[in-house]
Amino acid sequence: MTLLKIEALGGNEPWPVLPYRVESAGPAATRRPLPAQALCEFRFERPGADADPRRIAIDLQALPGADAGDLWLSQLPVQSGWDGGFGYSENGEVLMLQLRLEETALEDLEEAVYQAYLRIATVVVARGYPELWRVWHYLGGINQGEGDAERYRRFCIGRYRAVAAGRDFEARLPAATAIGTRGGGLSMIVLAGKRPGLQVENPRQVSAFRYPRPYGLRSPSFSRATLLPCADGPRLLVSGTASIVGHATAFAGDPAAQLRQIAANLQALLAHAVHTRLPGRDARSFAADSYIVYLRHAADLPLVQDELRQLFGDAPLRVVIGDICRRELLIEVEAAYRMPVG
Ligand code: 3EB
Repeated sequence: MTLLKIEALGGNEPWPVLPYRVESAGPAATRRPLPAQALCEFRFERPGADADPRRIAIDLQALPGADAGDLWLSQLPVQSGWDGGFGYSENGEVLMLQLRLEETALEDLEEAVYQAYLRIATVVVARGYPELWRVWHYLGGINQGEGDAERYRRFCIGRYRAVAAGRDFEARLPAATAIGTRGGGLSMIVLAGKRPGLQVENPRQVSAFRYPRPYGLRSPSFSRATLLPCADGPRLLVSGTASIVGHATAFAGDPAAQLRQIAANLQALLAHAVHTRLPGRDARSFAADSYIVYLRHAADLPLVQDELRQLFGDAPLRVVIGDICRRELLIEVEAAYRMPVG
């Protein structure tokens, strides 16, 4: 009964099982060639010399104690390669893309991001995976520049120009993460599929694509989460979630209070996902597959460490040191959840 309802909401074609699973990639020292069934390996470390298009390396410091990376293993045969500057990897159901723009290519940041998003749109369509489910952006010096000249705001202008051209674009925005790195340049990673994911917004937060003018000339073009109504149970891919209530930053200067607000925002999001997309289900049956916690200052870790465990239990959790797109935000959490078949 519930499955039928999910299928009706997800389109006419029933969804297959999610065609990959995510495992710990192990410590960097054990690096060896990726297995044939690897869709990608997603690590927080300096990029190595390996030209395997499935290796995604983001130059952010991951705190010791957790693995620095994930290995995405495909249940279907994987094809990968380089195509016009993109690393791609696909298995007939999903496509991972990565694109790296060095700082020299970002002189006109708005234009560079605009062009990058247009190229992404072309590649996902050409390869047969036209639906963006989730996008990660790692941008050097994300908070550099004042007011509307801040790099994050300029990034948002370029992204908006590219996506706003599409009809009904606000209903089709992917979940996203946008985090600052110490080095320069921009890394973009895209997870795309053949079927549209179901957008979920957060009733506690103004949709990012409706943030008012004070936060920048153009609003950030992303959704709070993407729900995938897979045959082996729904998956919820949750965007980077910060201590934002309405559109305002809550608890500026207090990372522990921001973390508690984030946990409350995530709970509200899960409840809303059930309410809008999974009628008859219970939000408590969502289980976390993983969390990534982005912390602006490594020195704040002692202030949040105990609460991380209390709030997120023993789900795989990784703390990564990175900048968040508003200067007053000290911490942000992205997550992936699953629910059993109804
Ligand atoms: C926020 O809620 C916090 O611009 O792609 C989180 C996730 C944030 C994604 C993005 C920004 C982005 O506004 C910042």
